Amino acid sequence: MTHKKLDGLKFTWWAPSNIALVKYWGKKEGHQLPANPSVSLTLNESKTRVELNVLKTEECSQNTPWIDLYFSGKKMPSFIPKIEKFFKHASEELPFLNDYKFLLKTENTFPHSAGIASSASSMAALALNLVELEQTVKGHNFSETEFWQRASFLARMGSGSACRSVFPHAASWGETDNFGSDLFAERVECHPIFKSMYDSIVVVNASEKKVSSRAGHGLMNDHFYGKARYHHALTNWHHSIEWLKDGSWDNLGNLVEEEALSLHAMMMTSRPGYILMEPQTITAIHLVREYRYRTGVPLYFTLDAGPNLHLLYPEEYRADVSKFLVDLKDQLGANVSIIDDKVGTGPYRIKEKEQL
Ligand code: 2P0
Repeated sequence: MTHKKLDGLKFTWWAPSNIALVKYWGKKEGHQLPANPSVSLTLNESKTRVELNVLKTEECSQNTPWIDLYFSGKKMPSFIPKIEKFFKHASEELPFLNDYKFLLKTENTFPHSAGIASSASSMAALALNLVELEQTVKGHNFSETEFWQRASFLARMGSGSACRSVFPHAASWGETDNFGSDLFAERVECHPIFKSMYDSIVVVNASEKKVSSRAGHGLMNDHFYGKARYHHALTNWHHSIEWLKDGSWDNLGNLVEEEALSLHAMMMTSRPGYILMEPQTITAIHLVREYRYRTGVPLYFTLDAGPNLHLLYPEEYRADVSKFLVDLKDQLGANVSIIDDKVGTGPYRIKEKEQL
């Protein structure tokens, strides 16, 4: 151990989840490299706090695990393998991780498996803590740009979509002919209409998914429509960057719905194929479109890899949409809940004196 001693250090970051407008679905060879570029909006309320404690060497026996984890105050061994896998990859970049043991304390502001990407928020928060540790080891701070890029790079190793969660408002990840990298995401310039956009998340089923995203990505290898999908996503990426900039929400909203259904079409037509949408998902899609056609309110849906809907709309329609959401809930049934979120400004650090 030749580096500065990290014993007893503690960092805490909150990081939000994000919702993809253009979807990442399928990987290139390598570790967590996207087969196509994606674009997302950063959420505000749906976020994860990760406190990273470097254990003091004298506190660790041989039996102390490399990673120990508490989620909402309870030991959560089922979360550890994914984090250990992440640390293993991250330690190729940050070899000092092998010299210590770590205790993580985490909590979400939203129910686990509510259709909100908790791997995105948790891996982003964890990555930010690791960048702080790296700065301590190196004995100097990264520049502002380097810091966020490094956090995004490390977050990607934990979960692809997490690399987009470290930026305010909107982010893009993936190499294109004129922008971006597969290794980390970047902030995307966007019109003010998107900075205050709402996302009401309609939770029709909060149970664990039948097919994990990791497995879903894998099924894109040798997918009959794989090449066409990646070409389609790249075209949509170009449009989305342009429309994010100029504020063309109707154009972008239609594209976002097309992306959501394309994602699920890929799942349905993979081998084996599978369906994550539920009857209530389809009912909600019809109701959203019928409402939009009838009223002109620019309310558009998107889907993550699950049955729950994200309903996106500009702030000025908040009152109208709130009334629609009450009706929607009535029609979908008592087991449906709605989580109100909006676009946010990205992660933040909790200073030592403010820690719980
Ligand atoms: C996305 N999703 O762009 C897409 C759309 C879900 C649907 O990225 O294997 O948890 O950890 O890189 O990021 C979910 O997959 O997968 C996802 P890994 P991840 O947000």
